[in-house]
Amino acid sequence: QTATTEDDVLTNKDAFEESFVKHVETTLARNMYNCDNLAAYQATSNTIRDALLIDWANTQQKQTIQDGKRVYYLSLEFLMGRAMDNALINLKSRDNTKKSLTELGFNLEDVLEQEPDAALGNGGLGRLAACFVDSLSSKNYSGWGYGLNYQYGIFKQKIVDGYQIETPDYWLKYSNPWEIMRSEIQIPVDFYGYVYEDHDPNTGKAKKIWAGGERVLAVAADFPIPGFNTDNTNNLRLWNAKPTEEFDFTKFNAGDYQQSVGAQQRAESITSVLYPNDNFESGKELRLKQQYFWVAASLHDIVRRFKKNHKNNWKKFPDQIAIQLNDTHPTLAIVELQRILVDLEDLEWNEAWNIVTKVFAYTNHTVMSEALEKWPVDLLGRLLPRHLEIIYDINFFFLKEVERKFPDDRDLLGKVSVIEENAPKSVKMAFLAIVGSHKVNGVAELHSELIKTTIFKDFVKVFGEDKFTNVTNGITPRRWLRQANPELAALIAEKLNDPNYEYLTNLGRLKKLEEFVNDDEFLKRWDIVKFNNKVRLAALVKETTGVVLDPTVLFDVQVKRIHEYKRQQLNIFAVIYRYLKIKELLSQGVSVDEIKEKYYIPKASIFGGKAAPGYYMAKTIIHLINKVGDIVNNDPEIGDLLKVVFIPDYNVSKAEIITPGSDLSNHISTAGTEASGTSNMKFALNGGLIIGTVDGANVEITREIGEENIFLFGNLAESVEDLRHKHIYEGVHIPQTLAQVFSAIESGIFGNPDEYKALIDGIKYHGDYYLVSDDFELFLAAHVKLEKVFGHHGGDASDTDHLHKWVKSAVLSVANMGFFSSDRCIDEYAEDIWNIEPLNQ
Ligand code: 26Y
Repeated sequence: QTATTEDDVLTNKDAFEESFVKHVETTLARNMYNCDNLAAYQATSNTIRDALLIDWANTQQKQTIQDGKRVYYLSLEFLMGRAMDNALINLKSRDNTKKSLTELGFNLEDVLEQEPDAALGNGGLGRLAACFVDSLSSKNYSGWGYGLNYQYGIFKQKIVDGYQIETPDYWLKYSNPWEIMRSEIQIPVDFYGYVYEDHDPNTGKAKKIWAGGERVLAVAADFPIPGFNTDNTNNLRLWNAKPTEEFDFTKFNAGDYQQSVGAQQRAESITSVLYPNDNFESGKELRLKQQYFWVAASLHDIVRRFKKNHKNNWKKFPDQIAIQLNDTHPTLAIVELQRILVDLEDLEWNEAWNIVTKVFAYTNHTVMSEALEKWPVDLLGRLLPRHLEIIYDINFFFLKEVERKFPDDRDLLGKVSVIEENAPKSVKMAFLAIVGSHKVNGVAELHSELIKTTIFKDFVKVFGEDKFTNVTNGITPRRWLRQANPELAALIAEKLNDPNYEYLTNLGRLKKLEEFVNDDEFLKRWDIVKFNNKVRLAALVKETTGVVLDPTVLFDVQVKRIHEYKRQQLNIFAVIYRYLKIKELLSQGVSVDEIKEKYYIPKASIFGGKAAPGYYMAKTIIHLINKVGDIVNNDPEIGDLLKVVFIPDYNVSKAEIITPGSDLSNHISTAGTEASGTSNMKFALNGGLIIGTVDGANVEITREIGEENIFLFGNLAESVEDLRHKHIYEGVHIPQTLAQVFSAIESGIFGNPDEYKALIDGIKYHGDYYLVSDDFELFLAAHVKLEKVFGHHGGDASDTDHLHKWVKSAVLSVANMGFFSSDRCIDEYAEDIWNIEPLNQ
């Protein structure tokens, strides 16, 4: 058999091997005798890529011919993780590749490990964008992502002496086979300069001209996004900043060659690094430059493509194009499109604005004030003088309209103004995004209600309820079930009688699993899968921390960005409390077996997550977790009763191992602070149970899976304001249990207590903003309850009690998680916000 089409490499061993060898010898200029795992990864990915590019070209051609509406998803973050396994799964080529590689003397799993994560995001928001592009392709939509091709993704985290150390993530050390450089697509982007008025020579009308002072080129890099079970392959276009060829001759002639070259080189700094802040705004000029660079390049690309087919028929623009703003980071796109239409294409202001507001929609991901972007007008006016004028005009016309509608409400104007008058005078990007969009959505029901009643309530009054909507987040089951948990995915496929895994694009079919909840054989198999995944997780823990975990104990996991509102501190305080109690029991002569039987089941607390480099409190929490681990894990009396580990450098590929290996995961944010959460969905889909607060998507997860299958605790969002108020006026009440924990920390058993002073004082004396004191004992009580359900024989398939309670709950959870597929989520956006339909295949 010989290879006839590029597609053969996906399904035919000979074709694969032929292409593999060709890539080793030509692309890599090596030979088969010195081909290591890295070279094997490169040759394999190039082989798969060749096939992918065919689908991609066909898709783009088909989409162009059909000339339907397309959505553009603008996100400053795409937390993609690795591409190869996902491509193999979506292209149905995993078996063939595995077999072929084995014949060539390689092991697929080892080869996959060679790929660096594309870690171009911080956390939830970036990973959501990655799940969305997967769903857009898998559900046959025409949808592109636009972002930045950072040379350095989120930093790599090392733990040294219990402290977080950040090191750069230079992920492009070897060429990236998944990226197609489009050197011919170069878009000039201007900054600085000044604005002057001129007259149109034809009409005599006054016209604003922006003479930019600094020019940078945006060069496209394309990443094909394969869909599952479809040829539809969308595009993710990430921009690189490059210097223009123009040279500053005045400087050159003045003899300052070095400086002239230096300025050119600085152009590249725009896309050099991802800002490592999650839910925290820092107001840096370079960040604003990144934002404008990216939206300007993307919009000019979109407009250019539109004009190719539709010339200047601007009325058609909103029928052809929808643009979704992933948080406020791309809000300048609204201003840029207005500028293009008015200044460059000569449309009347109102006609242009009408088009703009039909095209854009805005997703909000947070209610916390420290994460809401505000740009000082001086900074904005210096970097983008014309844009600042347009923002003022947008605000002026908007306020005029508000005044007309609500002539008696003088206060309202001040409340909804896009400009904050306080020093420093600044532009409120969320307000601008609302004014320039036709829809605004939150990411879970509770969150979408909260934005309507708190931060955006005045806009509900102005625009009416209908502009504000909810689209509950979702996750892609291709990566987060099939790829991360192949054993569970296979067991489910078998029970659903679905050898082609069609349930992965019809996740509601999981419901059928309910039929098997009373089948002991099935429950045992399910439990063995979980056990195997715990073994895999224990191996990762051993490799990264040196700590050996017993896979039969309860694996109690909290992995996510470290943030006070996510309350890793609540979790570690409870772990400390548990340690103190165990020590007390041991000192009273209670035996280890008796402790396990009557008091505390054996468990391992597993943490992971990055702190923003400048976030002192988050770094303190990381340090405390590590120090507690040092003490507990090395306490000879404790044994397997308790282990505490911090897995360094939590990222997407580690999440793929950690998620399936958890029995219990923590989603314990202060009520009303976590917009949605998406890892809660990942854990529940992988047969882990949740301990959580009534916050974000936990609410809807509970509704779907049943409250008997989740461990909820804590004060509700509606009480938070009163409690905070009470803390300030009556002082914080620290319960006895928590006081013991604080005393232990202050005694110095976890190292110098000064290091934890800010953390503890924040609770005791500075108002306990995140309500740790209020929820601590409720958290402990939830643990007592859930540990009874788990029993002390997790993973021992002969423990029928564990099977009939815990494992049954896990199955019922998975059976009812279909709603949380990002496919459902994308369908809702398509129908309610973008007004697009899937393509005919
Ligand atoms: C202003 C800027 C520095 C900034 C950068 C990153 C602001 C916010 C962020 C990231 C926010 C984020 O990741 N939010 C999370 O979005 C998820 C997807 O909707 C939610 O599930 C999660 O609750 C929310 O915290």
